[in-house]
Amino acid sequence: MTQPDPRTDALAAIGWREDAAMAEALAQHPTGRIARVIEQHRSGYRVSDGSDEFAVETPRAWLRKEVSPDDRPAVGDWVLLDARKDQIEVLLPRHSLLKRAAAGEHYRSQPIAANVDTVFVVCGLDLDFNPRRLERYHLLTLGSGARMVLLLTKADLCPNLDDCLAQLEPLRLAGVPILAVNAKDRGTLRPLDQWLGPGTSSVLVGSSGAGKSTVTNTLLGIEKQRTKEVRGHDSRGRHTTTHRALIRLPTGGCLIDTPGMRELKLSGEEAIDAGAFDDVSALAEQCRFRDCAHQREPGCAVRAALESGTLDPDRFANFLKLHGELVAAADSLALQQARKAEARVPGKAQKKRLDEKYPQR
Ligand SMILES: Nc1nc2c(ncn2[C@@H]2O[C@H](COP(=O)(O)OP(=O)(O)OP(=O)(O)O)[C@@H](O)[C@H]2O)c(=O)[nH]1
Ligand SMILES: [Mg+2]
Ligand SMILES: [Zn+2]
Repeated sequence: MTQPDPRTDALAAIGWREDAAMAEALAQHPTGRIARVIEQHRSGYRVSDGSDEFAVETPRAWLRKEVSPDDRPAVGDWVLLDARKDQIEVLLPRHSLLKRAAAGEHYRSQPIAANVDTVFVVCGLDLDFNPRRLERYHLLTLGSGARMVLLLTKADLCPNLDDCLAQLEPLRLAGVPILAVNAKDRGTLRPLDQWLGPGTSSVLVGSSGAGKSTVTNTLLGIEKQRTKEVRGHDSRGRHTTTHRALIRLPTGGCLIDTPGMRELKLSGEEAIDAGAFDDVSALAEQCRFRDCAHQREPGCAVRAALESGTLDPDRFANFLKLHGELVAAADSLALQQARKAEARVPGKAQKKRLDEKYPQR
């Protein structure tokens, strides 16, 4: 049994939990000062060491294009600082990382939150409600190492809650806890407490206007985060929260509030068979032909389920869409990695260019 590192004494209140990988990393850096990233701005980071909160810089080398965004600190990360506590020197090992691909043509990972146990996907029961988007969140979360809990807000404004819940039955059957709440009412948020106890870390994600900051404020008991009404005609929010921030809750846990996300692009590292569509995979296994494309093949269990109404055609269409996106993203990632590997061998990339220009006969 190894002794706990005395540097970690003050960190319990900001969610510290040590595993073997972390203990090993700490042993390698016996003098670094431990802190947690609590805010991420365009200009830099704020961290907490358990007693103080302050701004720090990252080494310039980490900002280079070749450094993967996954290797830079995200909110929730544990880092080691230099002796003067003004620069991050080491990124400590993570037990989870929620990420998506950044908007744009090229696949570039964009970490959202690190070291969280629970991802609360927040969705309004107004015009924000969209089961297909929630399936996408589910796929993304399954690869993160954290559990997903679905938080349906604005239940107080929803005239057809049962109908909405019925559309989410496959998600519930896949093991996602689903709660319908009024984000302004602490009583309806009470079931969340089971995931918000001391030592836990969670993140709120969802569209702008879904109610993430309202949930944060209600859990805190004060209006710390700014909130703003949504547009009447389409329930869209106004991107009120502008940076990710980790907040300590009275329940003892840490909660990360994030800006609303417009687009949820898959990173290419998710797995379509990781559990988000087990109902579809189970049906496909019953098809007569192993390579059934679920088009016109005889004995197709997927088509039978679609025709009998046990499989929602919109869910199946979304499965095909996400599967296609994943294949494209994974291809693009593989190509990028191959290019990087090529660039690391001096002369090889140049030789390839010459070979292309002057093909040998
Ligand atoms: N009636 C009702 N209003 C809610 C509920 N949840 C959120 N709202 C309202 O919805 C609006 C948007 O809420 P915010 O908390 O600002 O949304 P957000 O998800 O933080 O949005 P961004 O910061 O832009 O990403 C506010 O006017 C809230 O008061 C709810 O459960 N019931
Ligand atoms: Mg907000
Ligand atoms: Zn089939």
